[in-house]
Amino acid sequence: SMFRIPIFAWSVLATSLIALTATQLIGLSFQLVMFERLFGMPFFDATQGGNPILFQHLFWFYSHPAVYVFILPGLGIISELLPVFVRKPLFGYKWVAMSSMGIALTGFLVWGHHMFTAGIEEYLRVPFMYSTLLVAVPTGVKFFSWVATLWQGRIRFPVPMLFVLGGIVVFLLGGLTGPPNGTVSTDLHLHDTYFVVGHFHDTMFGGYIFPLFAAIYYWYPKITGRKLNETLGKLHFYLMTPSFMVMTFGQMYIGMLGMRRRIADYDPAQGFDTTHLIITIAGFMIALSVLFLFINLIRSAKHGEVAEGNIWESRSPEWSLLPSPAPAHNYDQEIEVVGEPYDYGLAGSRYVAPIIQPAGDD
Ligand SMILES: [Cu+2]
Repeated sequence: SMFRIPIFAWSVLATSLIALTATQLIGLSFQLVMFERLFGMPFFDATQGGNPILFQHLFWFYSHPAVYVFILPGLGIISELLPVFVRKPLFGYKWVAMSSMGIALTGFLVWGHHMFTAGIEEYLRVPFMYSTLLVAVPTGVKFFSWVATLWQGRIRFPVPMLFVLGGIVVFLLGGLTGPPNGTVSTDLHLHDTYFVVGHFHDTMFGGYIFPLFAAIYYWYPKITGRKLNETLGKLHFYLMTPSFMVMTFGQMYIGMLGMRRRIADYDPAQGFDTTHLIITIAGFMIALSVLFLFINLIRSAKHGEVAEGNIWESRSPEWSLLPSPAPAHNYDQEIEVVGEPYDYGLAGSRYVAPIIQPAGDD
């Protein structure tokens, strides 16, 4: 049944709905720009009767959901890996599945929060503020699920789990710094400042980059048959995470003091120089930490510890039924779902099993 598929698959389903719908709008707006530039049809040129705000509407109707195209699969990876390393069922599977659909849906109702200062009609601001704050509901469902899953678990801390936990914390920071941008009164001050830059980095790293790294460390052995080096992985994590915190806190700090974004230089009299220098150093430290990952990816392909069997003791089919690396045609026998996907700790229960063919029946 649909409520027994891996939770990651639900997040990909929600993502696909966005990709199939919202993405058309950015294609359409590019076409309109093309018609304007090449064929003299002034959709957006105010001097010829067009409306430049229309482009912002089209752009953000796509570009807010586009953020969810990144983070929904990332949040799905968090929900997918967490039970494996906590050795407990994922709390509230159906709610988590529905929250992905809920986030995808509400993502279509909020684009105006990017345009509070763009000169849209004033009566449009408050509805967009409320719809924006509504996003916190399905996202909050995910957080409650993660916390309840962690609660009283027998938690293990290999590198993928470090990135899962890092992702949860950083995404929480991204979530908490969102409402000030979505609320009209505070956004009028924060709009187009480095506060938004810091908030968005938290959202993208917590919802996408940390889970992506978790997934790489988790599934690399399934692809190559060899594990990534744990020490290099920990170096990557423990260098990247504090650097990242310093970087985004610095961005939000000077943003609140009035540092504008999207400008090449700024007045030294504003006193942001030192913080900017720290932000830049932290940014390069993140790049350095990712270098450890690339070294690890290349080195471990040849010299990594051989990954034999179900190294994470996962219930999912690719780990419980297949050797690593996965054979060319994956499963040589049909498999069927015989239990719940995340019943970790329930003795004798299985999620998937090969279908046993009756003897002599071809
Ligand atoms: Cu948005």
